[in-house]
Amino acid sequence: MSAPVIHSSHWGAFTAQRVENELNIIPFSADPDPSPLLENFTDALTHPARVTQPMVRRGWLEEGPGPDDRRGADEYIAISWEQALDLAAKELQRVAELYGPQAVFGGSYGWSSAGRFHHAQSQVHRFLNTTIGGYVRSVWSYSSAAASVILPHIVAPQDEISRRGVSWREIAEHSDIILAFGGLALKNAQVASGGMSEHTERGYMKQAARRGARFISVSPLRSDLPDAAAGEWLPITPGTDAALILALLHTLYQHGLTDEDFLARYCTGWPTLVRYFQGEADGIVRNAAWAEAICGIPASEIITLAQRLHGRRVLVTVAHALQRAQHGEQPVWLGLVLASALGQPGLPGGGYTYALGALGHYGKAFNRVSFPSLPQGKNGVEALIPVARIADMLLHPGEPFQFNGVERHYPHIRLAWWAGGNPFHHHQDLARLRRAFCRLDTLIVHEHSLTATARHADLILPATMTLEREDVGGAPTDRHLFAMHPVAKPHGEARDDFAIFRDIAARLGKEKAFTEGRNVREWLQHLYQQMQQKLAEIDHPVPDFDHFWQQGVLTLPQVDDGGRLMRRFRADPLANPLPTPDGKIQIFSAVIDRFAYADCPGHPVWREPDEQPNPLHPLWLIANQPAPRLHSQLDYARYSAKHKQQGKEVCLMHPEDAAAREISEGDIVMLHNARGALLAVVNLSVNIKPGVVQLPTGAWYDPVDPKAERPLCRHGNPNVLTRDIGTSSLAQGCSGQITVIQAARFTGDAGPVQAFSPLIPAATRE
Ligand SMILES: Nc1nc2c(c(=O)[nH]1)N[C@H]1C(S)=C(S)[C@@H](COP(=O)(O)OP(=O)(O)OC[C@H]3O[C@@H](n4cnc5c(=O)[nH]c(N)nc54)[C@H](O)[C@@H]3O)O[C@H]1N2
Ligand SMILES: Nc1nc2c(c(=O)[nH]1)N[C@H]1C(S)=C(S)[C@@H](COP(=O)(O)OP(=O)(O)OC[C@H]3O[C@@H](n4cnc5c(=O)[nH]c(N)nc54)[C@H](O)[C@@H]3O)O[C@H]1N2
Ligand SMILES: [Mo]
Repeated sequence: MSAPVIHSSHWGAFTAQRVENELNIIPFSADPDPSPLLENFTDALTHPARVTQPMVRRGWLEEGPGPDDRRGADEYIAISWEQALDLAAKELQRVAELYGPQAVFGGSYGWSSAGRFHHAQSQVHRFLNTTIGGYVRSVWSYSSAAASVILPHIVAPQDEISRRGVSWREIAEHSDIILAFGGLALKNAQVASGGMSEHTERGYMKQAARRGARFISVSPLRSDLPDAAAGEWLPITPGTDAALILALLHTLYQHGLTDEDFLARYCTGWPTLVRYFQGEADGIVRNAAWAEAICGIPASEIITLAQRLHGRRVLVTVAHALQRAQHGEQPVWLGLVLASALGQPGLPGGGYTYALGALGHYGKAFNRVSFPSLPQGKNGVEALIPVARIADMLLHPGEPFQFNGVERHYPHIRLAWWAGGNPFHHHQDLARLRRAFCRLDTLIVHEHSLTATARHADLILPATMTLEREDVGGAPTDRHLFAMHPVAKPHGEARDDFAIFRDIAARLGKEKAFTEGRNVREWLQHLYQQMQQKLAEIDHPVPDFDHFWQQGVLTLPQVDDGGRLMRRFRADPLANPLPTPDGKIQIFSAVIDRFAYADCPGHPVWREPDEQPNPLHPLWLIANQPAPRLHSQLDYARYSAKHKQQGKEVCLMHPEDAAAREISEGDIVMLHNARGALLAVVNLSVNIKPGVVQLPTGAWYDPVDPKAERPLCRHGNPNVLTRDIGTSSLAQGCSGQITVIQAARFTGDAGPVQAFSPLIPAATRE
């Protein structure tokens, strides 16, 4: 038994103690509502799905770098670290010399693990900047690309609206109605990138509900609103919130319930939108009856809801999920317009906040000084892609694409380097993604576990888990800073991402540039001292590093200025304008209008997604965030495994939809569409809207035939089904949240799930 040490993760801080191959985990004592996800650490360390040694793909080793259709279906050969590092360095040098850093993709999207220094994506960026002068990057996130692009045009940067928007404390004290499009699932709020030592959402919801605040969740799933909120469920057809909000606006307007003073003083373009929802140009009146036919909510309920909103302190929030779909920009925009039409922005507990509860960061206080991140150096490459356009880039080098008003061209990538992300988790249309990765000369992946992405790599480099190294854990919205002490030795031959990059940099003659002469402990001290210095400047002395390291936790001073931007704007819009072209909320945006995008015009609109339920694929699939894990992380571990049935992911279906297909509770079902198919175990529930099936993301991709045009994943990864298109020409965001499918009972034999099996090398290279 090892001595207990303190540690931190994206889903909470804890004390860990090693008992043989398992960990005892005790949640951080100050956490009022610790996350059950912590259980995933108990049996992860030595699981057979860990990567134990460097490996090279046979085809790549024998035939050299180049496009290769065998990726995802090839054998591996075990090699020594010396060989692996030599191969990686030689290949990076080859590509940089022949094609330059603009042929290297270093976007490396992914959540990685908590810990400021070892944050894998930062390590990749720093490594490529300091060794070859840069890389092609990706911008924005799978989480929130559509909102991140549109919010600065229409109101303010996303962080200002989500992280520094209306706070939970304010909601508990002031809101009358919290109208949540996409709900406020507590399963989501338990996670925050960098760490989250105090889970307070449940407490705030209870407090608000006790005071009489009403939570209304508009969502296809009842479970998106937790019991703590004691609220109401308004079931809606996926992808149709924009139509519902237009009808709410129309109803408010018809009944004279809009706050015309607010709209005139603080907003631009309301008359344009009025003309649109009244159908002046096209004769389509966007009223409650019109919306009923689209979103499945009876017109009478839409009208009642509009009337209830009037005259109350209303907070409107729109979940990330809604904008992870074609035309995802629209509900984000319309949520803001609805709050404005009610005259609420800038009032305590009222107005608009984007994605409240989607992450533990939102609606919280801020550290006055945060722990610095690893400096990434200077990227000399101009080329970039919107993050979710990775397959488009690899399949269409040189071709033009639109993005936020600019025409750009996809670069021709030869080498992609990934650490801390799992594209075969996060990307859509996995068969297409495989074809795209097959175009590369080389794919290098650092992983601690044998994800599908690792199994497509040419070089797999085994990385440590945070539990096996030292780091500092913290997030700008978490007042606790943690000394993350190692609890175990690295598994097998795993090395820290930093050490891997250091040794490759050394082979390229760039070790000093990459490390600045510091080892890990010296980097932690160096970064800590920068924070200490800044804290001293605001008269908040903290102990020196050694003392912090020993005591394990440090409490940082915070400011609670949530909602400040809107409060000041409301108080005096001329003195405190918003960062928009005319300083007002943009109900019409002249800038977006000038881009002349048919799929995202100058005012918000309802656009029907071009993939709709049809006779072949009559059901909507919701592929949302998984409750028992973070994305695909530790999918093999105990807490995640407990939530599978017959070793497969579980999908939820309405009993009517099941009966129509002779499907019963606990059956294995095949969900399929034109792109692929998957197997999952079905559970039946009346808490899902009929016509909708829900299957969370994160089951590791396990194709029966990896090279199939339409692969069958026997484990239940919904991204074999989702469509790989941008949200619109404006944001080009991920649109993987919803797609259309058919479901059928499966009685065949697809063999056992192999996703977590160890990768047995075919040979060892001498
Ligand atoms: N269909 C559909 N798809 C979606 C979504 C959806 O709603 N629907 N949601 C999207 C969203 S919001 C997101 S954010 C993405 C998430 O996509 P990702 O962030 O790519 O998912 P993770 O599973 O967190 O991947 C992190 C990987 O890093 C590895 N890792 C952890 N720590 C380390 C480390 O220290 N070093 C190295 N080298 N590796 C490490 C983990 O083992 C894991 O494989 O998925 C997106 N995909
Ligand atoms: N446990 C856990 N928590 C997480 C994560 C995780 O992987 N696991 N991931 C984190 C990350 S990176 C992110 S970005 C956030 C994501 O935050 P979100 O994207 O908001 O989370 P989701 O669970 O994908 O979606 C929330 C709910 O929206 C509903 N929904 C889907 N489509 C529609 C629609 O068209 N209209 C309406 N009204 N509702 C719809 C679904 O029922 C779904 O449950 O979650 C974070 N929290
Ligand atoms: Mo995300």
